[in-house]
Amino acid sequence: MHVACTPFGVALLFSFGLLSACREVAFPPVAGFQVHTQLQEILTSGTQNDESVKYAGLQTFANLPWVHCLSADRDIERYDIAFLGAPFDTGTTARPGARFGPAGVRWGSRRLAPSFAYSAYTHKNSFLGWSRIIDCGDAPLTFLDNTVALKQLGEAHKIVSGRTANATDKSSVPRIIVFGGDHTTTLAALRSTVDHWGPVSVIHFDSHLDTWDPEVLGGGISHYAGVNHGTFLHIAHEEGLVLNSSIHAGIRAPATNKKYDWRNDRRCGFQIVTARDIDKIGVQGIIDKLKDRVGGTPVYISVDIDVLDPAYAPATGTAEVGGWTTRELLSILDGLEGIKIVGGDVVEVAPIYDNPGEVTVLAAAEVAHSLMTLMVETPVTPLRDVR
Ligand SMILES: [Mn+2]
Repeated sequence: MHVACTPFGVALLFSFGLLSACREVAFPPVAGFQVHTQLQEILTSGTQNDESVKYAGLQTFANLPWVHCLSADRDIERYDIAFLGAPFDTGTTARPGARFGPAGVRWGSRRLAPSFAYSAYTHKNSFLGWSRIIDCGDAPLTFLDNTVALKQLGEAHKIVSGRTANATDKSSVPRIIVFGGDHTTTLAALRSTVDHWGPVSVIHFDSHLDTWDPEVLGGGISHYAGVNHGTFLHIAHEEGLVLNSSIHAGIRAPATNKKYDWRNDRRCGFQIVTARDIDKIGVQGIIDKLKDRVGGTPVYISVDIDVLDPAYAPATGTAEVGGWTTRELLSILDGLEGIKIVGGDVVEVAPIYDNPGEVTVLAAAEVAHSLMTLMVETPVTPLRDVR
């Protein structure tokens, strides 16, 4: 209490004609009643996070509930869409750091919450639709052996997608959105989607081809070295995981030679939309190209955050200037509504290179939100029923 409001102070102020200066001020300056009810709500609701204070508490994607998807227990909470982290970056050819990507994307998503997510464009809230959406945390991956790490990730995919979904009238198989991790992690995801949906068309947002022949990228030193973040789509093609109706979007990085890389890319089943195509055909033109290419096939959407210009996403391993803006990318992704997306990822986020405004992780979180919305909009029936 301020000295002026003590009995002695009041007498002193009164004698100087200054009594009006004495107010009843609560300290700390928050009404006790509000604090009490808010605390009570958090304590009694049993939730980990208070959604009105979205930056507090343990961070899941968009403040979603965490479920121990990798538990040995068969009888856990059911879900339809699961976020899964793949903290792995020992398949990179340039700057490492994407092993911290999953934590970065979750941190970038902290402003999102199911209770505050009605789109300004569609007025829909994809968190509150038919699907139960949860965060599984990260797959435990070794940083010492890439072969073992990819096997561990494959096993995690098998467990997470092998459970019976919640809304079985829509689809019996849950779908997964991965936070990379470097782009090698997509190989494990494609090995998993083939089990449930067969080979997929890949819509690959990236500044690089990533279909490089392991003999070209990796130098043919060893089979082990040939499996990396620039060759995984070549390997996925060899393993029969990818349909010949796949397409890249946002390509602008150079190839290692005049013809071979481009020819090899076509052989792997891909067409190319370059970054500068947007100047000629616009956002809608790009959406039309991507949709025409994949048609009614099952689709995996992989978003390497380096598809964005480094002005919008500096925090990545292999940045290439001259890319798309965050708004352009989000408009293109949202424009893909209606395609049969069976899996997706946002990869190559290396938070250590982000700027103080956290532009990269904010963009990556919104990309994941868009992928999730596409999944909610279009349920996809698996080849086989796992029930
Ligand atoms: Mn890539």
